[in-house]
Amino acid sequence: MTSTAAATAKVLADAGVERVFGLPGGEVLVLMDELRRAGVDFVLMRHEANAGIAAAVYGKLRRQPGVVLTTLGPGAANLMLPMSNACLDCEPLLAISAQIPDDFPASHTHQLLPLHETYRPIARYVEKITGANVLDVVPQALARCMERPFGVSYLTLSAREALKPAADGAARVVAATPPSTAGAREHAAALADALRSSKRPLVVIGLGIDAANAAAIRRWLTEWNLPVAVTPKVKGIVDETADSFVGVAGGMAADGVVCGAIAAADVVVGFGLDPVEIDKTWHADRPIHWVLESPNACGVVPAGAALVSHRALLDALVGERPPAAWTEPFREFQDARKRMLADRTTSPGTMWPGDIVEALASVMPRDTIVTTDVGSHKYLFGQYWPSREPETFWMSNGLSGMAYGLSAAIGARLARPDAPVLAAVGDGGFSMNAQELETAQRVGAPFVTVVLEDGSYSLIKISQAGKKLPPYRTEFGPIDTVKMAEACGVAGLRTSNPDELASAARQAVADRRSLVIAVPVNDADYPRLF
Ligand SMILES: Cc1ncc(C[n+]2csc(CCOP(=O)(O)OP(=O)(O)O)c2C)c(N)n1
Repeated sequence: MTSTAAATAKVLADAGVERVFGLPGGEVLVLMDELRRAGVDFVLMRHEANAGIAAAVYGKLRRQPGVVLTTLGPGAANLMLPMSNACLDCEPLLAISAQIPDDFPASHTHQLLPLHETYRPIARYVEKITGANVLDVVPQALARCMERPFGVSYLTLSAREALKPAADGAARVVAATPPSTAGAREHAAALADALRSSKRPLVVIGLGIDAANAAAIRRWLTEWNLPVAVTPKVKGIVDETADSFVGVAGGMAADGVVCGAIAAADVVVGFGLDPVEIDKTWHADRPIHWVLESPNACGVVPAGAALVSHRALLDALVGERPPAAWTEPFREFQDARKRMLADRTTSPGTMWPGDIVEALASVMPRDTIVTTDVGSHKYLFGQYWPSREPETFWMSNGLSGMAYGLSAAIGARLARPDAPVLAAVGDGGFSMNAQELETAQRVGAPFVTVVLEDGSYSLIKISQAGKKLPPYRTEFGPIDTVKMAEACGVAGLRTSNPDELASAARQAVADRRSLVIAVPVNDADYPRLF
C-alpha cells in the first residue's frame, strides 16, 4: 500500500522537485519523512514566511514551482506574506500545510483556522489532498503555479489523511498551455507601423516577459536601435550598461526623471509591462502599445491588449529593417539619471549611498544575483545597480513586502550554486530575519549581505517629511549588525570606506563564504536620489 503522504512525495519528486522549504510541526512529520525517502531535501528555515519567499525564488530560477511546507494553524498563518508576494510578484509557489482532519469532533477547534477560505483570494488553486484525489490534485497544483503569470497553489493534507492508502494508478499529466502564436505577423506589422511615425519611441519591458526570450528581445532592440526601459523585476533582461538603456521604471530612485522620459515618449511599447510593479498611474493615463503574451498579475488584461507569443512576434521582427532611425532621443534623461547618482554629499562616518552601489558593482562578477529588501535601499539598487544578465535581480515589487532580501538570497543561491549572490538590505529589514544567516550557513548557501545602516525605517521617515509630519516612531535603537552576523556563525565587518567595502566583498566571493558588511548611511542623503 502507498500512503497518501508517500504518493504526494512521489508526485513532487517525479515532477523534478528536489527541495521543499519549510518549518515543521507534528502534523507534517509523516509527509516530511516521505519526502526524505523520495529523495527530496527539506530546507529547514527559521520562519515560514522566509521559507515561502526562498521557495518561490528558487522555483522561478529552476523553472518549476517552489514548494513550501508548514504545519497547520500558526505555521499556515505565517504563509500570508510569501503567498501574497508570489501572487503579486508572479513567482510560482506551491504551499502545502497540514489541517485538522475533517472527521475530528466539531468541538475540536484547537489550531483550527479556515485556511482554504483565507487563501482562496490569492491562490488560484486550493484543494484538500485525500487518498482518492492525490494523483490528480498534486499535479494540477504544480501545473497551475506555472501558468503565466506565475502564481500560487495551496494544498492541505491532514496528518490522518496522510496515513491513508492512496488510489492506485499514475499521476495525472497536466501540460502547460503555450502562448498563442496566432496573429503574430499582424501584431509585428502593427508595432512596426506605430514605430514608423514615432520620433521618440520607448520600449518598457516588464514582468510579463519570459527570461527565455532575453536573447531574442536583445537582438530586436539592438537591430532597431530602440531606447529601452525596464521594470525592477526584469532588470538584466537587457544590458543596463548599453547606450540605449534609459532607466528603470516603477517607482525607484530618479523616478521623476524616468517618468519624465516616459511622458516625453511619443510611443510607449509595453513589452510584457505589468502595472503591478508601478506605484503611479501613468500606465492608465497615457496610451500604451501593449505587447503581452499572458495576462498581467491577478489575471488583468489591459483594455485593447491582445495576447500573442513574444517569441513568435520577435521572430517576425528580428531581421526586418527598422521602420525609422532614432538617435539617442532620451539623452537628456539618461544624463540626468546618471547625474543624480554622482551628485554626492559627505556626512562624516557614513557612505554616500551611490558609492555603495558603485563600489560593489566594480567588483562583483557579471553573473552576480542581487536581491534587495524593501525601503530606500531598494529604490537605490533598483535604479542604479547595473544589471547585465537576465534573472540576476530579485526584489519584492508587486507586493513590496519587507523581509524578502535575505530569504530570496538563500533561494537564489540554492538554485544557482555557481552564481555569486549579493543581498542589499536596510537595517530595519535585516532585523526582521537576520536569523536566516544561520540557515544559509547550514544549507551551504553562502552570500554577501550589505546592510545599509541608518537607524530608521528611512523610506517611511522620508514619507513622513513629505507629508509635513514630524519624525515620529520611524527611528529605532541600534542593534549591532556585525555581532548579529557573528551570532549566526557568519563573519561581519563595518566600514564607511568604499575601497574596503569593495575588497571585502570581492574576497568573500572568491572564498565562497558568507560575509555581512554593515555600511553606515545618512538617511537624509536618500531624498537627493528620489
Ligand atoms: C512587511 C512590511 N512592513 C512594512 C512595510 C512598509 N515599509 C516600506 S519601506 C519600510 C522601511 C524599511 O526600512 P529599512 O529596512 O531600514 O530600509 P530603509 O528604508 O532604511 O532603506 C517600511 C516599514 C512594508 N513594505 N512591508
